[in-house]
Amino acid sequence: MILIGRNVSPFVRRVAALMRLLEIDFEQRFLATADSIDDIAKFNPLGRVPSLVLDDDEILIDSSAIIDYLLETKDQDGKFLSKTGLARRLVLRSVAIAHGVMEKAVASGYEKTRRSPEKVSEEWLNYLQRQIIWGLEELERKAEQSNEWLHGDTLTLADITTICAFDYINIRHKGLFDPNIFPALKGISDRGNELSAFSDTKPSP
Ligand SMILES: N[C@@H](CCC(=O)N[C@@H](CS)C(=O)NCC(=O)O)C(=O)O
Repeated sequence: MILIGRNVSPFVRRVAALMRLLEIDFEQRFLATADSIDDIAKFNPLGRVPSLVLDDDEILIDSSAIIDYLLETKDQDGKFLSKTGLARRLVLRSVAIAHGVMEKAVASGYEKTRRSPEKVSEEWLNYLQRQIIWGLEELERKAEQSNEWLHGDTLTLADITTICAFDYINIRHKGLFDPNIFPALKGISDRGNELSAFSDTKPSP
């Protein structure tokens, strides 16, 4: 399989981390949307990452659809996401919040880097940043109530997505907040980054 995109994208990194945790052999093409849009568009007509090229050349796009495939085919016991029931719904709720935090953080990055300075809306940026903080506050409450990981003592897709969102903001949006104001999330990120699935995919500052 070939994963398209760089791990600086939190969406790409959550796929890369899950593939490592599932012990899947894969190649990664580190293409950046900023300078390789034509190459990226060969895999996704919208010119977005991640895409995953399967061994029979089928191409999957969007991290959620890729993860759905990986879990269906390689996580039959539901280790990272229960197959049914309340446990599944609760993990998916945390995943949706962490994925939303990623979307808002990426959007705020684009507002600052892809628009001419006089068109940047401080009001819109503040709104996006408030949404990021609301999402992290909710995940922090969840982490405080739980044991080692967000949903008990085993790492799930909720932790994978949260670690990638939290690290992305700390690396690419330094100064948005002091990570120590989210001690429980920082603990989960630190614990996750002791695993090679996260340390090997962590983008450099
Ligand atoms: N919903 C998508 C979001 C992917 C996404 O926004 N990727 C960014 C990179 S971090 C991208 O490709 N941006 C280029 C664009 O949207 O034009 C997913 O979960 O995979």
